[in-house]
Amino acid sequence: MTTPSAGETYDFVVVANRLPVDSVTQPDGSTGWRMSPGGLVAALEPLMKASDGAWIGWPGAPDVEVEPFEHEGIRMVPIALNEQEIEFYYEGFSNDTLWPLYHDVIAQPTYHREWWETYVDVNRRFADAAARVSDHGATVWVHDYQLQLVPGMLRESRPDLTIGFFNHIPFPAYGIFSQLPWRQQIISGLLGADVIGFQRVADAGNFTRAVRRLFGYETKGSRVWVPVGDSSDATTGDRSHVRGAPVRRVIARAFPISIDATSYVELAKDPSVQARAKQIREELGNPKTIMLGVDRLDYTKGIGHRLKAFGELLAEDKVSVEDVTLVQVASPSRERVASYMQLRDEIELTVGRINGDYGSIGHTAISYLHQGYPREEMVALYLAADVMLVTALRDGMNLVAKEYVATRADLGGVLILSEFAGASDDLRQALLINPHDIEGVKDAIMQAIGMPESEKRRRMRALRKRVLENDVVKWSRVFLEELAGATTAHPVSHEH
Ligand code: GDG
Repeated sequence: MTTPSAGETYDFVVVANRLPVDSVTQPDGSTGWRMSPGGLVAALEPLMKASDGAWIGWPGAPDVEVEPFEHEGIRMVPIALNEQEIEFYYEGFSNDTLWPLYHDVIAQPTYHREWWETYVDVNRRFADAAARVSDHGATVWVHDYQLQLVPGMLRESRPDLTIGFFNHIPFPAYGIFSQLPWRQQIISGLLGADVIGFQRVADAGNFTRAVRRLFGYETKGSRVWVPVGDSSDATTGDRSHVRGAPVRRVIARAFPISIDATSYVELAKDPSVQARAKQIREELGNPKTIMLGVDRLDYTKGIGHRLKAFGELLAEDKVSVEDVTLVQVASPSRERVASYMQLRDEIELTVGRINGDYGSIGHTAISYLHQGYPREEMVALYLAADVMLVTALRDGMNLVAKEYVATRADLGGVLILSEFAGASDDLRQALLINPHDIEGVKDAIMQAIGMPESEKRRRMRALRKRVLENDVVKWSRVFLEELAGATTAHPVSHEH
């Protein structure tokens, strides 16, 4: 670990809520950092290493005040958050206001002015850090709903920068978005970027509609013309910008994210992972069909809907616990947010009821695991699963669906996929379901269980082609190419 010298600047800067490292305490009591692997790191790592790159983010624990450092070839610029900031900015405004609002108010969003004020302060801290470490003319890529004000703040302090933003979660229809008391500030924060990326075409459309409704700016397809130096801004909401005045062009369009497909393909080939998959089957009592759900324990994922469908199939004797078992990994998430505590109680009550009503001494209906697992174990589970259940009520993309498909080089397994997950735009050969239609989910489960091998193979082959041809490296390349193009076309003109 080396320390970059103070005042160093970089020509490619990623800004995300979290740094891609976790703090770890060694057996001797000393502390260090461990890479927390995820799709975003996999996509950006080569770029960060090739260019002179830095990553700005929160280290994940309160009051961690550390100087910028280098870890596995990436320069990390930590942003400290105190307990109250974590509560108001992260758990509050990000995860109890924006998250439910952007997921179509599946849970009731909470609006607190103190949370908003802290969100502004923390976004300012991230923006200031980005302004400080960015070289003249650098490219800055800001990620996700926690940091929507950063592009606007940066545009103001550093107009020389090229700024990209990617929203990992859905962007809601205007009728829902307009609930937000700070809707104008959010839109003008985002419009500070040159390119605003969304998961789905529909999300980008919702965004440009919000721009028109709130500011009256001209939009055409993915292009938005933002008046420069005009008074119609977030604070006044004044729509009276003058035609012919200087404008800046912003691109808002879909860039569906994907996974680091090769690493999943490789893991699935690993003999120890394959042996573990066999062992899982045996430990479950060699049922004819293993169904699998893998989700953060989140109310957007539709876990309750899938349990209901399975419970009814058991009640109606359409399936039996001897033949069919469901493994549900529900990894712990946002455990201090009240709606998540309530969800956990509901899910665990339902699992207990179904297991109590239909299980036998030798066979459990649902193996419920409220734990996080290493990636090898996740891949072994994917390999062991005959049916993968993705029943999200709303989901930006859903990477689990893509991971499952990538691992199934054997062309076995059936993916049941909610049409409300962004992944369904691409993965059309899955069994697509509306998770609210419980009869429809039950039918899809029965169809998956009885599906002829030839049909499974045909569907899986087509699904794998999509995922392997469109991995996360391609995603970041396409985004950054659009961003580079947007700046060359750049910025201010009098015509559009
Ligand atoms: C957000 C958006 C969008 C889960 N449990 C364990 C574990 N996981 C991994 C999965 C997958 C990731 O976490 C979850 O990604 P998803 O895409 O399914 O969902 P979110 O966490 O809600 O992600 C989503 C995504 O951002 C990217 O833009 O697709 O729509 O909501 O990779 O495998 N991994 C390990 N142990 C676990 O227990 N190792």
